[in-house]
Amino acid sequence: MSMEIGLRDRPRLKRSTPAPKVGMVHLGPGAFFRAFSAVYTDEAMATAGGDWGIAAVSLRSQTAHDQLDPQGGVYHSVTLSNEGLKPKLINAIVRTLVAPDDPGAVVSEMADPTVKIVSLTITEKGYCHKPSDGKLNLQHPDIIHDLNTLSQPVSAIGFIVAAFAARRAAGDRPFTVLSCDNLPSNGALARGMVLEFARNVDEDLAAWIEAHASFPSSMVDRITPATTDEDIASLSQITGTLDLGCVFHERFRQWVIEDEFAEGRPAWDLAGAQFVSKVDAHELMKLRCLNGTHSTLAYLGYLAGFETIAETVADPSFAALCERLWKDEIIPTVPQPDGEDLPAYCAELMARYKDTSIRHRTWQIAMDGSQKLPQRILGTISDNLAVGHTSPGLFLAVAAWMFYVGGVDENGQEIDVRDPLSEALKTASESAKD
Ligand code: CS2
Repeated sequence: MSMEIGLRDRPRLKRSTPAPKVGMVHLGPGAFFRAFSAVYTDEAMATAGGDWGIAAVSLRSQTAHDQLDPQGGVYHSVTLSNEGLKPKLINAIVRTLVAPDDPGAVVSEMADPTVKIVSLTITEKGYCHKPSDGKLNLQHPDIIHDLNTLSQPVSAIGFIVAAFAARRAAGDRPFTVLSCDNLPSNGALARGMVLEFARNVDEDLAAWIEAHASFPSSMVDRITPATTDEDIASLSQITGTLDLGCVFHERFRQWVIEDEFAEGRPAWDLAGAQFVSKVDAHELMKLRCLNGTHSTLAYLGYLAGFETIAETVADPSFAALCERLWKDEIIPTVPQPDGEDLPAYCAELMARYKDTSIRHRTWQIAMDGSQKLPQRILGTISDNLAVGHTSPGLFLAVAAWMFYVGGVDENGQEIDVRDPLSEALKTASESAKD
């Protein structure tokens, strides 16, 4: 990482208060988790106490561990706005583990009965499901590996099943699995993958999980661009220390959760989370209104030469496209969730997109489109088709995605396409040109 001269000499941020006791394990401690559920958990503990410290597990990369471990797990969550940066120190993460270094230690951590919740931000592809039918992809290399070697898992699903097996063997109760990924019915999806995997390991274990474990769904929302070196440098100017684990995000946040926590939960409601019996309507609203237009703006905006969402919607034709998508194609397919007003929700979205203090790159949002488009865009198109309506704006979004994954922009410049299916998509795009 290239750093401003002198910044590296600043003292590294360090934990100065005792760490809470661990009550949760989190898989996938990237920027979104640190800007979102870790912050809610920190606030819940500050208000209501409780042993809800978090053991954060990276399933692949060393990065989060390298950023947080030398700091004792603490970092700043920084609210961006045109009034400047507002940093808040977050104490909720107690330790960080890197799964490939010692998968057995991660299973033991999750199997410890003091852990009541295992939460997930593993992104769409982390569920190892087939987006086409929602079933577990038994051909996925990680799933094949974990079914053969469950004592040393690599996938989130493998870790969860291995930890459940250990708990059952020890006569302990299962933890609650809380998905915080941008997928419809994310709890039901996690449950489906865990049960299908477990059935391939041991039918009795699967029956035990089915009978005792809970998998609440949740809708999560906070725009969190990837942290840059400039962000780290500006925070350092304010705090005088070097925080390599810091995250930057908008002020807005919304967390809607199904209240099914067999073993208890932090008082997230006191930090503003909404508890409901069914979260589906909120998820549909968020995925279609926010993520659907976000992806549309990401592909079209990138191809038009815009670096960020704010730059894209500053162009009146893109702002108009977005408004038209909401009004004509998206809102008509979304049932209004209790307590929400869809036109007002979308008006607030536009204000969030236009916020120039948030530099959310179109390229970042364009990643993993093959995993994102079904729930963000294709479902809306098919609901419209079912009632005889067309979706020209969303067709344009899909066309932009198809062009983007071809890997070359209109000026002949290569596009750095990041997608688990990038090779297959490129080949498909090339053969379509023949
Ligand atoms: C974005 C989301 O990167 C993306 O695909 O659409 O991460 C978006 O910023 C969040 O869902 C907002 O809550």
